[in-house]
Amino acid sequence: MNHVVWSLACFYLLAVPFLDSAFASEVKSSNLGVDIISLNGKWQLLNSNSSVSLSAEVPGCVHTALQRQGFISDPYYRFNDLAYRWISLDNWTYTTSFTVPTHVREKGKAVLVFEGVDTVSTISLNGVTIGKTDNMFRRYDFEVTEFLKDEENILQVWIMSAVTYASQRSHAHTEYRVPPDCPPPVQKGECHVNFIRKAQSSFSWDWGPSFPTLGIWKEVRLEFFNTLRVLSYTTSPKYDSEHSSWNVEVELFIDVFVATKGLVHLSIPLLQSEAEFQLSLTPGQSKNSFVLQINQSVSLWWPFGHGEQALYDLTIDVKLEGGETFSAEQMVAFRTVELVQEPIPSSPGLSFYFRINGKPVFLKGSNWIPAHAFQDQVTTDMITILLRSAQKANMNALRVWGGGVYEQDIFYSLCDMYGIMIWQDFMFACALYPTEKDFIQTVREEVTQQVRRLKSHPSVVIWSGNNENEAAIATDWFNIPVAERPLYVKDYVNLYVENIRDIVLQEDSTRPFLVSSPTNGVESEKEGWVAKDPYDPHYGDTHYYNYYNDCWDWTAFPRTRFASEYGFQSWPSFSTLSKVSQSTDWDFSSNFSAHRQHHADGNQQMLKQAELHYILPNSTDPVQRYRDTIYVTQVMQAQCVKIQTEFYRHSRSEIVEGEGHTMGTLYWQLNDIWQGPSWSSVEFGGKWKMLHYWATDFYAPLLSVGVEDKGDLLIYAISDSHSEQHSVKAKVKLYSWSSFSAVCSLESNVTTIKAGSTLVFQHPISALLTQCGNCTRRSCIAVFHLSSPEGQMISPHNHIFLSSPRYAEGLKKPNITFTVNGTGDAQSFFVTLHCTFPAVYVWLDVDDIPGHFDVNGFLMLSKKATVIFGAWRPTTADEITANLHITSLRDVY
Ligand code: BMA
Repeated sequence: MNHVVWSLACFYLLAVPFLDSAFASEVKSSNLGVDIISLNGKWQLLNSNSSVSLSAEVPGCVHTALQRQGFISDPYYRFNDLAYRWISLDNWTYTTSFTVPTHVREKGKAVLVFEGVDTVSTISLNGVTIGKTDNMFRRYDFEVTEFLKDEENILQVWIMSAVTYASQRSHAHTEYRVPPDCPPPVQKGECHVNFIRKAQSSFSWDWGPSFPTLGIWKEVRLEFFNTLRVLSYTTSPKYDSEHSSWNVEVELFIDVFVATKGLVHLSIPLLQSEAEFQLSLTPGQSKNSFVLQINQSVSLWWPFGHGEQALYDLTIDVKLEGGETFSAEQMVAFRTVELVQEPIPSSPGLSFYFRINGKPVFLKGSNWIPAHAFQDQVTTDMITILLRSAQKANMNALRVWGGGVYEQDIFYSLCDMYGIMIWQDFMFACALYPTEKDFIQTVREEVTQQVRRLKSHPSVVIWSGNNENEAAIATDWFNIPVAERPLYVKDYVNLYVENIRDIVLQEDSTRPFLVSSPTNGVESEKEGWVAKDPYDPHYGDTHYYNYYNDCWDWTAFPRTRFASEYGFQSWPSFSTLSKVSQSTDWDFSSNFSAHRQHHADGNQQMLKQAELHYILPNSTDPVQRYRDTIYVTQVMQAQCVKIQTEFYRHSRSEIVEGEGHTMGTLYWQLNDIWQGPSWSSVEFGGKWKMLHYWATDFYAPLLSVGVEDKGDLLIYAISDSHSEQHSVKAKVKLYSWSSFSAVCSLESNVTTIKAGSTLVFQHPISALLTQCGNCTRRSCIAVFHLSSPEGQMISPHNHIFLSSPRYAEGLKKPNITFTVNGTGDAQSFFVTLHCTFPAVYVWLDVDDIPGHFDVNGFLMLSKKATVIFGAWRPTTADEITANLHITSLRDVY
């Protein structure tokens, strides 16, 4: 055993090293005289009848341990989610042992800290029960001073099956039912997840498997101290409009063993701001607040696309009268956020938009779900790839959806750096919830901890109580008899308003709180927190899904104030699927294809929607047909989400029959939890679907959008920028499917546009076609972009079909060939394409070579085009050549 005593400047900022041996007890002596022994590393793991025994990493979970030790294969492979159900139905015990050097054990107080246990556990030390857990979203601190021994200590964490626990809790709730009981059978999931404070999607979702994990999913450590320890700290910049100046409120949460006094010194060197405060502490846990005045002008933090993300270092130094010191550094950013809900002229209802630093900002983004069913396997790299991908697609916002987890710290730190605004749900989704005392109590602790953990991040711009639970009551998802409804509304108000909202308002005055999504916001509040119609487009945000309607028909979309969810499914690429399937699965009607689909009728919905506009693949080679079908679902998804998003972006400045002023689009969903069909634009593993490529265009800061309205072609110029005005003209060309040269060209007058959308071009399509001579709706396509008055292109190319491509006349197989050439950089390559006829939705897929193209899924209206592939690891032109598949719409039939 190796006892190393380290002296660290600030233990809170350093990663705790991994231990190899269960018996190693390394002590870190940080400042304030707190000694820390990390209990991360290898533990022993045992199932309930001791038939399975193995070693397991902490942090980790049972599934990960079983897989790493070879007891099971990849849980995502084929039907393994069903085959491995036994794991979650069993109870498991984690055991470790450690020693504590005498001089450390002799300290006045010892606390065992679990940063996260998944979920229901009983913890014992040397045979004595020292605590229980029931909430994976909480940190638990147990005092263990009395229970430690000089010799070897045995720590055991008995974890109960989450499925059994949820079922028991639900059966114990006898007065009335708390629906839903079980997920729909197509999800192949477990029941009563609403009775356990655990990722709600872990019992299955309509895009994900049922893996009700068990484990110790975050760090474990012992803390020893004589005087006190710092539990956590927060920093909240606040703007004082009366004095037109900023200050930063710093909170220190301290656990005091022995009364003491000291000094707290705060400083932001870059702003030459500092101050010193007296600290007087009595035993117990306390919150200590200090306000640092900033006497200089600051650079503001802006969402991506609106300015810099200025971040400052704030230093916290604590010096106690006994000489012990503590210091920490925390990032601070200055920005204000308001959620504006006020009357709009000539429209019933209220606005709903975010004002950041006094400017209205249109939120462009998507919804975030857990990046893995086994959260211990989520790496910083995975999060970075996803967030970078979001930013590369010109997103400035993500909603951390309420059926998953509060994300890890690095997620929010990266969002701070990238300028991605976070709409943060609390973790409740698509269900009603119990309100027994212990449930409310554990939720209160969860909410308090999470708000304190996350509130220092400028990226978090709003808290939201739950996902779709107001709508679930209002539109009666669970067939609740009218007479019983008040009971459920009362529980709803109790949980989200009287508890969660109450805590958030106490803990954080720097960002708005919304009770649900979708909601009518202040109108819902007026109606007793459950509005008659939470989907009312005149108020708040909406979620809208319609798979059966033709998605090209924009008149069906609600012209909402804020679209926080909408979307369409697609299948991930063949290379992603082939990792979890075998050749007998590669057919759209295979058992595997049905098994992987967790949304009722999902596979049929995709094909039906696709078939409205595209001819479905008919290759006689089954694998080719499978690949082509995947492609067509991605085409359909990209086109549908494009049309809907563009509709919302141009609705920004419009009020049509009282609806409009749309100020946000968060499509469902950014990422995936496994390799299966879903609404995501990025596959599990990070590969971009066609939708993600298209998002870079439909989320461009300056954009032209084409719409057909009553026979006219309308082109809108859309700008996000409130600082710049642009003089633009729309340049429109018609191309025929049978030739590479434009049939005719038109351009609009020069118009000056500012933030919002402006109609810059209007022309009857029939006149356009006549004018162009050789064109019909079926033989031509309109392409357009914005240019400066001098003719310089200033927005991405866009296009509008004048009839469905399935009826396109003259569209021939394009015979695309390619060559790959290096750029001199092993991570960047030119791919040059040649075609013999114009091609639609040209799609390049390099299977497993990680990276993405600069454009993809594009129209090829010239004989030659060059795109760039940016690899995420070194590769070669040969490797790309060997793996590149090129498909266009005309190639699949
Ligand atoms: C919304 C979400 C999720 C779901 C998605 C697709 O309702 O909140 O619950 O995955 O739709 O059905």
